[in-house]
Amino acid sequence: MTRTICAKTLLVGFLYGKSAWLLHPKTGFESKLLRTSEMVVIALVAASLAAGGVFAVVLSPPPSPCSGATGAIRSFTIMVDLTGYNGSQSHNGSWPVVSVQRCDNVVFTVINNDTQSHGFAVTYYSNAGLELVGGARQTLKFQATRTGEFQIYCTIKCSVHYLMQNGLLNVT
Ligand SMILES: [Cu+2]
Repeated sequence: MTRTICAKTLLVGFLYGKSAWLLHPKTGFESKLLRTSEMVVIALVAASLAAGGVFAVVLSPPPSPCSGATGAIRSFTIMVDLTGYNGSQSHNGSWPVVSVQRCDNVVFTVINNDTQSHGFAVTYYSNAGLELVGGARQTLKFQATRTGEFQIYCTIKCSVHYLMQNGLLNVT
């Protein structure tokens, strides 16, 4: 019996509390609602910031595999004339062939001994490459961050273009 009364008292108390809120919407109820919506906004902002952080991590490029590594400087001279790159006309297969270690700093010094323009490009590392007018001398520098075989080729349609399509850079 005592238990029943207690339960009834609690129920009445609960209902009274509820109706009190509903009867006075501009006091306790609304302020409670506002606080709740503020909490929701804060939670959404926090969530979007966290999501933004995740996206930033996903979208930013991975750190260079050579970051912190000081590779050796590897310099090569390429003479360009009517015999191709370093006389590639008289070589079967790839020529010139250049081999470096990954993370080496590669420096090509390209000298155009011809009167017409020639290009000098390296797949992946410098697809645009150099453009050298007759008599010009330019350097192409990059760090060999990726291993593999990369074509060295001319990008300018010249009279000996076919002699300048088969250079090779090996990065191991
Ligand atoms: Cu060419």
